Amino acid sequence: MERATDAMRLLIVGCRRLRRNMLLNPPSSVNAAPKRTKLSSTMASRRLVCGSSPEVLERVRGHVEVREDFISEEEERALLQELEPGLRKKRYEFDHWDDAIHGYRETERLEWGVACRPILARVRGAAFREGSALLGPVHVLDLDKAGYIKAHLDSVKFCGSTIAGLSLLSDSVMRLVSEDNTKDWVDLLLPRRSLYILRDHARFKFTHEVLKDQESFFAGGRIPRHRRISVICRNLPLSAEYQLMLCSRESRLRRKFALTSFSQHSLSTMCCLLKHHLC
Ligand SMILES: O=C(O)CCC(=O)C(=O)O
Repeated sequence: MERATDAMRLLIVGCRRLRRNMLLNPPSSVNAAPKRTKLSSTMASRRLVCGSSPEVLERVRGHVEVREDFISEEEERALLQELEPGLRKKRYEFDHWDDAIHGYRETERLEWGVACRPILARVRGAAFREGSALLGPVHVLDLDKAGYIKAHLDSVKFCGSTIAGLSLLSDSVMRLVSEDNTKDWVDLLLPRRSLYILRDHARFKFTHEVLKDQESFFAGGRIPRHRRISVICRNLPLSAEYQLMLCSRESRLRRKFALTSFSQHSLSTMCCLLKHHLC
């Protein structure tokens, strides 16, 4: 399970739709370190969310969340201890001009050691309703200090409504930009060891990106971006189409992939479904 499978890659690529026009011609308010004039948020005790206007903050209320110190230093160490050996065997990828991510290596992990299992359970408990259909494998994304995630929009077709990510090793800034009006932006400060949750509108109506070190500012303050590892849990898409397909194919898939529970089904199964039945 150390190697990110082709299936995971397929899913991840499927989940990302780069906003090409934005990348080619970014709005000045987004590209340069923006003037942080209208800042407010009551979403957390320390200000971890700021935006271009009170209205845009209102639009994402309930759809974005950052929980500072979600894990302890000891828990961060346990996660790193489990992830580092596998990650170290991979090289950072820098040269895919079309990729949504620059300077990264990644893996997926279905089975976790005893020290990490309760952490993942807590993440899932915080982000997803009980009984939600979750993607079994957890996605682990290791961004080099020079790496960054470009603005992209998650696809409703391939991605569930919610993504929950732990940030290890470094603080960072995640920027959301409205699809309707690129002047509307929301920045999330993701402190090391925090958990962020993006839901619904924040995923599908706003692009999101993780800023490169040189552009990493929050509310006018510099946030140095070091190497950052994110540990990301997702739920499954529940479109009507998907549900329909799920009902009709479940028993065959159970047999084919020897699955015990659909909510535990492997990523490759899901990719297989997406590839053959939805695309
Ligand atoms: O590394 C992260 O926390 C963000 C990942 C991301 O943008 C995505 O999976 O769509």
